[in-house]
Amino acid sequence: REPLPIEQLRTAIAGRLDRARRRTHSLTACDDGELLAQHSPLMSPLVWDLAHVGSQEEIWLVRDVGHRVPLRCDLDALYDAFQHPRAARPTLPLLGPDEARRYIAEVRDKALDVLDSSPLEGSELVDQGFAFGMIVQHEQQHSETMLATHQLRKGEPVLTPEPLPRSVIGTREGLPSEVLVPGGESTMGTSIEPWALDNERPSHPVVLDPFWIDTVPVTSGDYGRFIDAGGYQDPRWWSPAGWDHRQNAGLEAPLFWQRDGGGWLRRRFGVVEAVPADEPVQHVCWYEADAYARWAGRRLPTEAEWEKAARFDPATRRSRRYPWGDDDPTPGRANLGGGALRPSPAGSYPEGASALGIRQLIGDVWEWTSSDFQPYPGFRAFPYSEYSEVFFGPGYKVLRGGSWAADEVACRGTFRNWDYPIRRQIFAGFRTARNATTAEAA
Ligand code: AVJ
Ligand code: FE
Repeated sequence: REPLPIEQLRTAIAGRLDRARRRTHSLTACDDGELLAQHSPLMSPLVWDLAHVGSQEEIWLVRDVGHRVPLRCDLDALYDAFQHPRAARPTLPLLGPDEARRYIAEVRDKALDVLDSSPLEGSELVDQGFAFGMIVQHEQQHSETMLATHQLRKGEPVLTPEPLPRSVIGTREGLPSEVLVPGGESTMGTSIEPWALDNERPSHPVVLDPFWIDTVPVTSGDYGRFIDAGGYQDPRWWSPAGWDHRQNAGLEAPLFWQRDGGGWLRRRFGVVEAVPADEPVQHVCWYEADAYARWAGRRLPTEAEWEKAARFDPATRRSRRYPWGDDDPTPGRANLGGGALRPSPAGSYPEGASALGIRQLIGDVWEWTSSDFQPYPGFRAFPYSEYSEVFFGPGYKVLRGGSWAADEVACRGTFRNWDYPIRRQIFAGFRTARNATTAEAA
């Protein structure tokens, strides 16, 4: 893809900064009490996220790119995620909601000034404008985190869903349950995507055996059958660590589900409703996803399999940017951006299907993979090792594809998310896979 002329690039970046900021404000447009409260020990108070996005923007755009005089060095430590675990953040001397809004507006003013005067040069490692792209993605990722906080919040609803266009809604009736992905070489990661983060780089070949993968994510109805079949009571389906966790944490069903006679209810952003059977299941941890897959006689896909399923075009043998091709997401291709407050029914988004016909790989729910979060061969930390490098290792599992709460700038065929295998507050579900037999692959 051709680089944009610099003025167009500046306008595009400014637009994306502005969109991220409007979302930040919309998710913090509630009473001061709601912003200051800690709704769960897993999460920061919303007022922490609010100022944290500004603090990171000051550090990376105002100081590092712009070499401007610092505004508030005294905030660096307060809003450094590594210095204070989420549970400890409410007791810090944080900026109040109005102070935080004023601070991030001042930072934004300076950052836009830097944008106007910066040559937006690239470097050996990244394309022009990368620092701005990183900050846009960072703010959008915190909006998704704030949505997870909102979902954990008790009390009356404060967020109003925007219904998805009817034209994108589909059903899995009539779709094959699984799709064969051919074996052979494909490309994983990227060296050319301008705003790809360090952990997505560099692009490298992988060689995979043929495998089958679910056409759509596992639904709440599917998952309910696992529960009804006694899946939570049978250690055969669980990994040893998963079974320990299932017992110690008393897991019985996805987070936010409660029994209602023979069925299930769930609380969604303050509204209690019946669990929709055709919706991709959300709020399951990796151990639950892994157990479900084993019960179903299947397994989770590896990260490399997921990426091949999402990007590989058998007609050209090339890996594309997104399942549908190289063009950016549109409202007709994927459920992104956070407005819907829910995933679309399994089988939706025919226009977003991959070359092989696999649906909903981008948007709707993050998808747990079987893989640990590890660097690609040739990885180089950028711009700091705390972005990804310190998380590499067996402790974190990779999630792919982005949820309905992810913004399109922070989601693509190569994008990697990671979390602990016990985490359930994120908007994560999964799909399953299995090895293809020699006869099937022929
Ligand atoms: C990539 C979603 C795991 O939220 O911890 C936010 C993103 N990094 N601020 C996280 C991030 C720094 C990160 N995840
Ligand atoms: Fe952050």
